[in-house]
Amino acid sequence: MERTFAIIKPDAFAAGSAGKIIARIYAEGFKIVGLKKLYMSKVEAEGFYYVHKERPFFGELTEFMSSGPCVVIVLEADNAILKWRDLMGATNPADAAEGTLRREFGSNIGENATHGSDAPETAAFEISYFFSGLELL
Ligand code: FUP
Repeated sequence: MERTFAIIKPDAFAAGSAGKIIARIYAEGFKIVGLKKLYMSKVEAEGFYYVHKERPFFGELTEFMSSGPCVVIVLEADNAILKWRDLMGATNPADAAEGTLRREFGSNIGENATHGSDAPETAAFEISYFFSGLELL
């Protein structure tokens, strides 16, 4: 069993799509180990995405992630990291395969509905950024 970290981003939350996305999470066989709604500040978003701080889209990305509430989730499954990234689809919804979350709920490369960790080390950092051990029992 592996854990990964997911976000239902502000665009999808504002559109009322959180319930549908959570239903897909269960339908695909993930266990939800932790889940909460929060409204990130700009500074919190910058800390979360610090690996992208030199990228040209960093300002836009952190503005967007702090533009409204989101849902942060810890998922568990066999190969959870890859399995969740497959379910999300490509970063740009226009390139994402039919049936993926970003294709169905995303609007553009920035407002792309969901986030998922890309490796075990990033999953560990991202989970601990938002959840304490007590919240993951
Ligand atoms: P992903 O792992 O698919 O979430 O994609 P990246 O780690 O490459 O990018 C992280 C986030 O930055 C994306 F979800 C959306 C945003 N982004 C942009 O806004 N513009 C870009 O050109 C690339 C990424």
